[in-house]
Amino acid sequence: ELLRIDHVGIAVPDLDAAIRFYAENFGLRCVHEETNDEQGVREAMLAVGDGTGPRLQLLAPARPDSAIAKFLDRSGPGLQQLAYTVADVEVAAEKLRARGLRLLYDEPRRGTAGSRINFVHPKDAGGVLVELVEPA
Ligand code: V0V
Repeated sequence: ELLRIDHVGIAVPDLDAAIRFYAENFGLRCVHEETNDEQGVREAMLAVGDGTGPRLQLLAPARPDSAIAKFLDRSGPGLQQLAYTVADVEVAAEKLRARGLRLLYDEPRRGTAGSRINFVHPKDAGGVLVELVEPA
């Protein structure tokens, strides 16, 4: 059901500073940037190497009551989520629900670049916030 790793998400306090940090130190290229109002994030997608593999997603808070703001307050900057590509997010979510895992949303929400997303609660996934991504 999980096709591949889609991206790894890192919470950062300042998106522009983080984009510069990854470009200067690791040579990663920013290939997409957007603000997701529903999620309360400013985010950037960075390509690694030839760009064919999983991306690095930088996530900065757009409002103080957002999931990323809360994560930064509690844990500081660092790895926040692991996202897998799926063909159909509703089918993937339903299979996990049937196995007793808590999905955060009843219905998929909008993710990066028009994708449809849902999440498994980290307490039901070994301490990892798992995201399911159905690309647009
Ligand atoms: C919280 N916990 C985590 C965690 N966030 N553990 C691992 N990774 C994380 N990212 C732990 C926390 O330390 C607590 O553990 C426990 O979970 C708290 O659970 P809670 O009270 O139910 O929840 P909150 O209020 O801490 O919120 C956590 C969740 C929230 C995961 C429910 O962050 C959320 O709704 N996330 C989904 C949306 C999101 O992350 N949006 C930003 C990315 P103890 O202390 O009890 O042991 S947007 C995005 O990815 C997009 C647009 C995209 O990819 O396209």
